[in-house]
Amino acid sequence: MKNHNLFAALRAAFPSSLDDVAVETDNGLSYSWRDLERGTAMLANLLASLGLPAGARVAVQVEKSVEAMMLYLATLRAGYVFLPLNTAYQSAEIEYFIGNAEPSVMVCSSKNFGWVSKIAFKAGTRNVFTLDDDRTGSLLERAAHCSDRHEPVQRQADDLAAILYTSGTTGRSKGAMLTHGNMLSNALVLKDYWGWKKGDVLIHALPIFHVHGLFVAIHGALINGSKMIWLAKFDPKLVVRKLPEATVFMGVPTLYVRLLAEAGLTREACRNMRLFVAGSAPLLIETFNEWKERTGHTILERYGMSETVMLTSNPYQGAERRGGTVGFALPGVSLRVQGDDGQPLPAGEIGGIQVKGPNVFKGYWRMPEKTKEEFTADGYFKTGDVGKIDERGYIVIVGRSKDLIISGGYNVYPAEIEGYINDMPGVAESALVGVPHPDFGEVGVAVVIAKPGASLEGGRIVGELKSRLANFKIPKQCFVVSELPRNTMGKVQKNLLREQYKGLFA
Ligand code: MCA
Ligand code: AMP
Repeated sequence: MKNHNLFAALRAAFPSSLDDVAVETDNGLSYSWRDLERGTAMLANLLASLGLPAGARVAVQVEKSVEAMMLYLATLRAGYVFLPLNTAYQSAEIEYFIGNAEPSVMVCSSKNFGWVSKIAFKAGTRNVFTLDDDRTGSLLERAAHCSDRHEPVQRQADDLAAILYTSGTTGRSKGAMLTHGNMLSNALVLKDYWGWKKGDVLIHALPIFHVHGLFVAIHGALINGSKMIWLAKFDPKLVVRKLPEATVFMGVPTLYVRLLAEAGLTREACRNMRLFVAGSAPLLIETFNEWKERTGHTILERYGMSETVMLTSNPYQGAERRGGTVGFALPGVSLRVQGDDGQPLPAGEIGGIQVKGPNVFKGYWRMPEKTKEEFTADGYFKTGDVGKIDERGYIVIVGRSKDLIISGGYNVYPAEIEGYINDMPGVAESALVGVPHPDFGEVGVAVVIAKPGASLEGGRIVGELKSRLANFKIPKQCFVVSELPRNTMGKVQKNLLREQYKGLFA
């Protein structure tokens, strides 16, 4: 019987010369393909030794390291479900994810072990390990005693491989369930579509707890047997220094904006580069044009979601890469734009983007009703993005029907932040809106109304949020006002607030 385990497919693409370098890190370490093979086998054997139930979740909140990537691969290899968590999440956020996903294993940084293990044990998680970015921690200590041989566990294409938490219109996060088949189909399509070839070297500078860094970048390199230059953190100067050794780079728009501020970013530095990919947030046409002028390279913009991995891409070859568009639906993906009446719209008209394909997720974890709501009767997933197909067939995203702010490539759900602000003493109501920002693309600004007789201060509200939420979710400014603009139905008109505050960071 064919094994559809994603790890098995990635492993099959390793070069035959296993002693070649697979990953080179920014602190001078070098990992061979054999190291990846052995390291993931030992970690998979450790997971297998824990007697976990079928479909067990392995939740991970650790700093970026090659070992953390190996833990992801080992979870696939052992047939369990990987649940990556942003390192910026604080206790209230982690408590929700652990309570909701009920992982059997939690892996955290040793500096967080005290509070994370408390939350995990309380939620019934039996196994809590530590993993630090200097190759220490109880996870590796335990794995060191395990065999370095392991046969990838038999999986069907429809079996769960990962759960990625993402929010929606309601403040609470939903776990998007991605299968081995979702991710393998997408990785194979991108390998072909982006022309991956022998000798490619990827600069990996993204975090590894979201789709972009964990799946698009890592799967892309591994399924092509390509070396990665591994940066623990995005550092524009270091990226520029490494460019001559690389052929492929992937980033959110903020990374491109910051790289453009480097004098060392020149055509000469990019002489060996083949492909620059951008996504996760809209790439400004100014950035697209400036990049072309400075480097001679045309950024390839693509579009995806946690629920779908990659959906569309500008062409690698054979046609123009058009700035301001996200290209065409990838092979195997059906994409349509629908009007409010549920009918498909002709080219040029703006409506809701809906998609179908082997990459589209299985549903939201333990939320069958929510899952049903997000799909049409004929099986299309409603992305919540608003767009059109232009006269040449390129897809253009013009906005979102979901109330979402994308800041530096991270999603911020206003409903969640408003919920925290509204619970503060003296607050009657609040609204969080996204406004343009030169570095992060968009940032949140909070507008708050006090209860009669209460006195509030924006700075204190921000301070209070900082102690409870991931840093990228914190509004960059908070205004206390006497009223919020409303329509005749009494609904807050966020468009007017966006207009009012749009020049704040100009
Ligand atoms: C950091 N800060 C931010 C953000 N990041 N504020 C708003 N938005 C952000 N994204 C703030 C912190 O709160 C802090 O503020 C200050 O900046 C410094 O924090 P630090 O962590 O040092 O920031 P940094 O290292 O400069 O990080 C910026 C970054 C990072 C490198 C752009 O945000 C990043 O790696 N973004 C990539 C996200 C990503 O991978 N997205 C892919 C999602 P203070 O000093 O006031 O505390 S996958 C996806 O969306 C889909 C599926 C797709 O299509 O790919
Ligand atoms: P996430 O929930 O983190 O998976 O974020 C997915 C959302 O990011 C999509 O629904 C889009 O709104 C947005 N997104 C991803 N890529 C692009 C892009 N190239 N241009 C505009 N928005 C994008």
